[in-house]
Amino acid sequence: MLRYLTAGESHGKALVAILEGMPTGLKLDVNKINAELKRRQSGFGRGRRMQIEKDKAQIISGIRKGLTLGSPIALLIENKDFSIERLPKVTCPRPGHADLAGLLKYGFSDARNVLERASARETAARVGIGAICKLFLNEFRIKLSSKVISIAGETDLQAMKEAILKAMANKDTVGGVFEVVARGVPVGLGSYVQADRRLDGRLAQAMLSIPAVKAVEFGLGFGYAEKFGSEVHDAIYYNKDRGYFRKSNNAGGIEGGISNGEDIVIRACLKPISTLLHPLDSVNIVSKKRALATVERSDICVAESAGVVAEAVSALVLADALLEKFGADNLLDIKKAYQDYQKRIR
Ligand code: EPS
Repeated sequence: MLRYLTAGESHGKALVAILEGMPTGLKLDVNKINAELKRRQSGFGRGRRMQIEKDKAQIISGIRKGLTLGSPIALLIENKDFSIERLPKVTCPRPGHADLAGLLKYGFSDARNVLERASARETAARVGIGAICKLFLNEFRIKLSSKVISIAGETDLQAMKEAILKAMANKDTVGGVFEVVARGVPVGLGSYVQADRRLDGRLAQAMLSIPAVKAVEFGLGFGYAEKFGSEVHDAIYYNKDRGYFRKSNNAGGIEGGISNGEDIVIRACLKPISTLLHPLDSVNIVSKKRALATVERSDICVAESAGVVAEAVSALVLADALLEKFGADNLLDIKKAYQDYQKRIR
C-alpha cells in the first residue's frame, strides 16, 4: 500500500510530505522533483508569491546512495515567506474559500487559522511526492502530461491569455478546464469488485482534492449523456502486434473501474480563484455587520499549475494501483511480475 500525509501552512516554516510504500531500488534524483515544483510555480496568471518562493525539495529520509530504501520518504520544502505569526487577522470570510465553513467548524475567531492550511500552497508538497511516483511509473513506461483546455470558455491560446489579462485588469479572477493524460497504463489497474477499488473513483477523488476543482470527467464524460450507446462505446479489436486495442477512447481508458490499456484521459473544471481584489459582500464575524470580504495576495488563474498538481495526484493513485497489482517491496520483483503478466494477457 502506498500512502502519504502532508503538513505545513501557507506561511509556516515549511511544507512536509511523507510517502510510504515506495519499493526499494528506485533511483531518486532531487533535480527531477525540483523540476516538477518549478512547473507548478509557473503558468500564466500566477500571483506575486510565486516570485518570492523558489520551491526546492530536500529529501530528508528514505534514500541511500541515490536509491530508495523502502522506508518512508520525507520531503521538506521551505517557505521563504515564513510570516504566519505576524500576518493580520482575517475576520471577513471570502465567499468561495474555506474561510467561513472552516471558522464555524473549528470554532476560530480568525479565518487565518483556516486559510493557512486550506491554501493551495499545500499542493507543492503533493507535487514533490507525486514526482517520485512519476519516476516510479516511468520504470514501467507510464507517462503523465497535462494541458489547459479552456479559460473562461475560450479555447484558443491567445484568447485564453486575453481572458486572464482581462480578469487581471478588472481585479477579477478566472477559472477553466484542464486535462491530464496517462499513457502506457497497463490493462488491469483498479477493480470492479469493491466500490473503493474502482480506479476512476480513486482518480476522481484525487482530482477533487485539488483546491478549486469543482467537476471531473473521464473520456467523453458529460458528452455520453447526449448520445446512443452504439455511437460511444469503444469497439474491441485484436492483432498479434498490439494485442487487444480500440480505435476510439471515449471511455477515457477505464471500464468497470479497471484500466483497459488505452490512455487514461481526465478533465477537471476549476472555479475562478475565490480571493477577489474587488471583494464580494461578506459579514464581519465580530460585529455580524455587512462588510467586504478580506483581500489577500493571491492568483488570477491557476489552470496550468492545477494540471501539474493533477499529474502528481494521478501519479500517486496510479503508483498505488500498480503496486497493488504487481507486488511491493522491491522494484526488480515488481518488474518481473509486470513482465509475466504482460506475457499472459497477450
Ligand atoms: C500558492 C497558492 C495560493 C497562493 C499562495 C501560494 O494559495 P491560496 O489557495 O491560499 O490562494 O495565494 O500564496 C499566498 C497565500 C501568498 O502569500 O501570496 C501556491 O500554490 O504556492
